[in-house]
Amino acid sequence: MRIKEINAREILDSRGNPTVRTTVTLFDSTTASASVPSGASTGKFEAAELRDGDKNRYGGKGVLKAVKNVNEIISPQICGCELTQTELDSTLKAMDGTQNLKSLGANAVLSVSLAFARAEAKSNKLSLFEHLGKGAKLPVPMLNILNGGAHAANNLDIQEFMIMPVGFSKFETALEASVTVYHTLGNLLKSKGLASTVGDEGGFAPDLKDEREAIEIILDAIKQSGFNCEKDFKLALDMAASEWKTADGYFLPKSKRQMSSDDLIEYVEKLTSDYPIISVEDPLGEEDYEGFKELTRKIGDRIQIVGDDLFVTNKQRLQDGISGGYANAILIKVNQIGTLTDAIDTVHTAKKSGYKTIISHRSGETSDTFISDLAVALNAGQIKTGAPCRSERVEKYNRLLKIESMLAPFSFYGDLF
Ligand code: 2PG
Ligand code: MG
Repeated sequence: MRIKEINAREILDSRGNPTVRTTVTLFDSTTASASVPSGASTGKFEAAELRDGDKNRYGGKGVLKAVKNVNEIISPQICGCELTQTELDSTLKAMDGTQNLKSLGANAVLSVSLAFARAEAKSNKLSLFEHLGKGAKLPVPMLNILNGGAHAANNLDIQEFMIMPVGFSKFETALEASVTVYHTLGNLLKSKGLASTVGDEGGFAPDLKDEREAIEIILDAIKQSGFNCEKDFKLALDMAASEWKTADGYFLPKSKRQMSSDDLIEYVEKLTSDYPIISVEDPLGEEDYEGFKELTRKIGDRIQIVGDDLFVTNKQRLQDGISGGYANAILIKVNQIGTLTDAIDTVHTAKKSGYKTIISHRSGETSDTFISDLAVALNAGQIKTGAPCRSERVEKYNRLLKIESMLAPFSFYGDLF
């Protein structure tokens, strides 16, 4: 496809922080845009998001430099060129010249990469998911219905308490059941005099005694909604433990608990044997390779151990994990790696090694629904995109509903676990 114009702008994300939105126009006049998300609990090895650092604008979080890099560096060099997605992405990486895209900014690069994919799909008169891959199955959603950690101002150290509707034959009914549980949970919290305000990803964010109370109240909500906690729903956690790392172990800042790597392993073992938890993300710090290895050895045969900060969607880090036995699943966030081609490549590498894959949003999002199409296109199996609340999360679920209506019946991964 020949690119005619590339235009970036600064817009706001769901936290009111600036981010990049880029529009690509092709020579056949097709035009399409994409917006870039942004994390709060970011991994040390992620591609670099370029922020202006000018404290007089958005507390230093402006992205005018990244926008300028698109409009004044990327655009003049790319416009007029006839490129495939792979060629575009490798050209963008070569133009940047650094390992982590810190020169142009991963936010600048990714916005062009995603907008181009959308423009190509449109120009070929294909839906984005049809254009991105051969997949045709709707992912099981991981709905983060109770928020903690860096995503909420409450007293829970664990970042995400998620429900997974695993016992349904359609995405639509799985989503409907999940929404019922979400609303029941809200009412339960209210009836106990607890806060039903929400965190960054739309999950409720009450102060509770501890994580066990959080899990138990979710299990109550599932039961009160008329569902079974084994057959219909399973639970998943994102501990985001890199946030707790100290020089000599872990410190959980809200409950003020000091833990060693071994303590955390024991704690996760206990939680996953006491409750119907099927998946645990980042149970240890991003460089605690031995800890990951030990936990996977102990419970990896029955629990999905997901590397997020551990792998940062980076193929090399994933390959190290595969050979070292660090985990058995990977979270995929396109902005952790900066180009669509690299993110897809990492998914293929994971699948080839029998790793489960989860396409994920960031805690700072926009209304862009690219990841919904990506999850279907790659037959990822799972998607993590928050609670069924806050438009930037709900839009992704709505897009999946639309895609399901376009596909043949029985195209939902209801039997993944
Ligand atoms: C995570 C994500 C998304 P953030 O840790 O998995 O839920 O959070 O975008 O803040 O890194
Ligand atoms: Mg995570």
